[in-house]
Amino acid sequence: MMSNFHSLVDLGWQTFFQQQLSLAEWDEGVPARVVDQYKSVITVATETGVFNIPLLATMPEMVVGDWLLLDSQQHILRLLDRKTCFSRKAAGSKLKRQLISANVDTAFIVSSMNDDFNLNRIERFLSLVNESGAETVVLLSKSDQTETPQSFVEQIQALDPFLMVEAINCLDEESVNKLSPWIKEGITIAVLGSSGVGKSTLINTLLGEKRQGTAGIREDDDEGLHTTTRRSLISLGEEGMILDTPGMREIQMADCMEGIAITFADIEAYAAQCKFGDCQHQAEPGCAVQQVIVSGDLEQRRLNNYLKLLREEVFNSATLFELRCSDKALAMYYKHTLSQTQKLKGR
Ligand SMILES: Nc1nc2c(ncn2[C@@H]2O[C@H](COP(=O)(O)OP(=O)(O)O)[C@@H](O)[C@H]2O)c(=O)[nH]1
Ligand SMILES: [Mg+2]
Ligand SMILES: [Zn+2]
Repeated sequence: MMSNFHSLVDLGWQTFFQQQLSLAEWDEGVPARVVDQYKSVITVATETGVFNIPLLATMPEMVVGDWLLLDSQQHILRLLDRKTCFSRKAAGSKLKRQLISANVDTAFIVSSMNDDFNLNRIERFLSLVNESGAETVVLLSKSDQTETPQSFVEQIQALDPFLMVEAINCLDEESVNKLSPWIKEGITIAVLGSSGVGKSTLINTLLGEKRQGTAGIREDDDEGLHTTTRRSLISLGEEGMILDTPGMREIQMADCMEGIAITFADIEAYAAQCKFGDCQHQAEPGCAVQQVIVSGDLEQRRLNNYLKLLREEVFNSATLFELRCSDKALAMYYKHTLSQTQKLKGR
């Protein structure tokens, strides 16, 4: 997998993490980055090697990208505070929040310039990234398959004129070189987007080798024809770290209020002018949002998507809140049962 020797900076170490260590910890502890995770085993990279650590139920939840402090026996001393964190509502389950990655500096949101191009989905990813605190670059892939890449670029710029956007062909090294302003020493990048948009292809081109399984390549393992199924952090040598992710089409918002507010700052600014504080921006009198819809300065699609993401956020966060409460009740129940069992054993 990863070659054995990396400087801490190559692994993405930054002042933010350094500042969390006492002098004694810096002397004796070993900083380690979580680069892979499979079931209850994590793979970490340190300055001197890459190895696996089994996770115990008592340890805090860890995710790819996390920084840990280990002792000389490779035991985990502690998990360092995260600079940024991506999470989502776990797919399929109504009740769980799932960490996606930690300590990502820049997120590439990839979308292909074909029938799959979908502004709603891009806004959804933007909300997630804005919530995390990472910087965003929108990558429009498959530039070789459209006559009019500029029309796609313009649609992104219409969302937010300050948004960074690049049209690329993931298969072409020269085209991918356009990303060099963001790919640099000490920086961790995550590549997000639906399945099939070219995330793994992009990483392979950056690496100059076919490392990540891509659609169309049959990988030599039991899983047969497959694409990216895990999140793993890959070293680009002295050009930072990059995280491939499986496609996340059904990504659901939860605990993402701030991210939605940043992504739709234009709508929120108009909404502040509405006559009623609880305006739903439908047909209320004095609705400033409807006014800009009518004047053509705001797309109905964007308003609908904003309202949809908000509803989802409120619904999912309420469910998560209830879960946290019931988690506590469950934990108390187990504790009680355990102590009863021990009492019985003691007899
Ligand atoms: N023509 C063209 N094909 C691409 C491009 N990016 C990816 N592909 C192809 O699209 C398919 C899916 O790519 P993959 O990297 O597996 O997508 P992922 O699911 O996002 O990781 C593969 O057959 C790639 O060769 C591109 O920019 N141009
Ligand atoms: Mg992939
Ligand atoms: Zn309104």
